[in-house]
Amino acid sequence: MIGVGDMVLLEPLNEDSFINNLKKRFDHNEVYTYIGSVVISINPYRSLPIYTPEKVEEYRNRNFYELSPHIFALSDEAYRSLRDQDKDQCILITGESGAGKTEASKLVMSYVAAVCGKGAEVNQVKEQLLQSNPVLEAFGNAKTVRNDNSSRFGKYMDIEFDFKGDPLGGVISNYLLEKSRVVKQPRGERNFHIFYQILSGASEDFLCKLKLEQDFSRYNYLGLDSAKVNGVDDAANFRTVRNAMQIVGFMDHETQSVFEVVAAVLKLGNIEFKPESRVNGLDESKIKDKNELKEICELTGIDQSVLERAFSFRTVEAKQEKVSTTLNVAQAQTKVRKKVMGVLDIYGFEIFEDNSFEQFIINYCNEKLQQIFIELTLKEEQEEYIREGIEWTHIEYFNNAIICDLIENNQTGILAMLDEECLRPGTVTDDTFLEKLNQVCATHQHFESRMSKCSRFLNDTSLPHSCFRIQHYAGKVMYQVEGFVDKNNDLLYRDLSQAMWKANHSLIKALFPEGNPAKINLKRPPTAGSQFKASVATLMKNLQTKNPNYIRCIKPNDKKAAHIFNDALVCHQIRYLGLLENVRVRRAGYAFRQAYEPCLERYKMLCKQTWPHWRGPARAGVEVLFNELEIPEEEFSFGRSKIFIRNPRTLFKLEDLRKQRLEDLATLIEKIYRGWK
Ligand code: AOV
Ligand code: MG
Repeated sequence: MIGVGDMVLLEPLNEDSFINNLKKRFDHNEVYTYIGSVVISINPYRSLPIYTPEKVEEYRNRNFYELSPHIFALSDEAYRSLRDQDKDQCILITGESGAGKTEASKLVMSYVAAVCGKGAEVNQVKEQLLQSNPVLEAFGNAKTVRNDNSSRFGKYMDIEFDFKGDPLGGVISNYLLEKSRVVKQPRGERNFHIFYQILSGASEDFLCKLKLEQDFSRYNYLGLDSAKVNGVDDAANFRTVRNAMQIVGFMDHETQSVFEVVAAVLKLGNIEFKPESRVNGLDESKIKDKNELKEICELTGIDQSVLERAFSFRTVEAKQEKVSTTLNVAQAQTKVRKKVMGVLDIYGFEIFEDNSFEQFIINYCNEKLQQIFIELTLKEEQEEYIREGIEWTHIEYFNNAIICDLIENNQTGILAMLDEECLRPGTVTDDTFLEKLNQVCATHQHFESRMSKCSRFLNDTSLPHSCFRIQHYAGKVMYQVEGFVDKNNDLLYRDLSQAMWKANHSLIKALFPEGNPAKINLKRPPTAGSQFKASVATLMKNLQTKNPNYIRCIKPNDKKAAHIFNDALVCHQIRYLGLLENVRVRRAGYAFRQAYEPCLERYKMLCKQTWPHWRGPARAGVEVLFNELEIPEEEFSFGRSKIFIRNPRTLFKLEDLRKQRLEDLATLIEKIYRGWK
């Protein structure tokens, strides 16, 4: 073992020793390290030979601490407790942009796919689950300055299993796609991968059908200075995506429709307008070059005059709905409860030069995930010891609930005020929104603005008047208010949605149900912010009903480079992730706990006095049992309703004894049965 595999065993424990241990292991290609059952993962930025089928076999059905730390060990543990103990699981993957969350989520999925179920039908389900990744990434990931394959949407996937642990299918929920990227990308960044893939990878014939040209420079939407990404083969990826779409279950004509929409979006970016004065003195915008418009209409079956009219009044970007896709809810839809493993892979915390509404939402989402980690790992753990009357020294940690409150409080939160501003009659601008923030949040410890009544920041020239700053758990971020109101409103003008709905193109029609004149809804749709807040709240509730497994991803350097371990950068991350506190809580604590009844039920066969029946209180039974098995006293503690076991090895010993006993019993029964015959 290089260094210490589980930080719980690190001596002495302090920030330096923690980082040195990570570094030593990283230098020897050991990118995974435990804190108890939590996996720390450091992005190696190069492919390591540690994900082979042989490795899968090595980790399969082995106890968590038997082998060197690995993401496969966590995956195996989660899958087995789902299958054998019927406990729904969730895999929570956190870390900043580029830390390796998406790769980790795919590794978990591929491990689970490799070890669960067999047979043609099951294999098809597995393929569909795995192939959903390239499809979603093509449409939802893009190159940013932080990550060449950055997720621009949040993704939660419930993988469903039957009672045997065979996969049935998956349900994917997506959270707020950064759709503004379609029309504009920051310097050095790209649009969504699919646009480049299609131009590089589609055959000439196909491009011709889509009325596209191969040359990126023909399209305004394709950020020119960074159109090629090192080490990325857009053409090959296009073939992967098409193949994946087929496996996931798109029919050929559906794939065709999707690419027609992609082509139309790309061409929409080329439409330019010129102002034209009308006789009555009103200004109207006219389309400069009608040819592009004509081709868009041919691709999408929209009547040219209808579209032109819709455009002449206002220009808006295309709208994409939040989707929830059922990949394959298998035939086996019985009444039996499904077992579920949820995998959460969101966009990581990010700080850019210019941060807007999108970064605000992304960083809020990360605050919520940190909050759930605190609730379940630091807070809940400590509270349980107190409830159970177990001796305990409290460990201090920073609770970011206060930042979540700054953002989401129903009355005084930033999102609530943004909504209020968006719904208020009269002139609403980003500046009136900022004024409001300045009034309400001025004294909040984590809020900063030049205009706030609080004089603290009046002389802070690094903070422009059009910005506010939030001290997030992971660092300070300055947000430009420009665009907040519009992006939160997220309105698509009715004439446009109606034009889309009238398209002779079933996909486009389906994308704009609100354009159906028979279903005109005069009620204002919920704002983007409030929708996001509500869906994140539902997600958090859902996660709390499952057994959490944590992967905490760390980015070793800012250069996207292999072999570089930047101490300061890593230090910053382990601080805000609260990893040292995590070790301290874990060390002072017990690795395993179980209520007395199920514990006695499971192990009573190991002791003559408790087998087959124990006629006293369950707690006394467990005492007798542990006594007879000679488990050292310092290894366990009796709580009010549960037994606490300090070291996982003690638990493994119990499990091994139980397995042995069951095998002995089986042999015995077989002998008796033979004798009978
Ligand atoms: P992220 O999901 O955490 O960022 P990714 O999972 O996309 O980060 O990782 C970024 C890049 O790092 C990948 O494209 C790989 O090149 C490399 N990488 C990550 N993990 C591994 C690994 N285990 N082995 C080899 N290379 C790896 V973001 O979506 O931007 O927050 O929002
Ligand atoms: Mg990602």
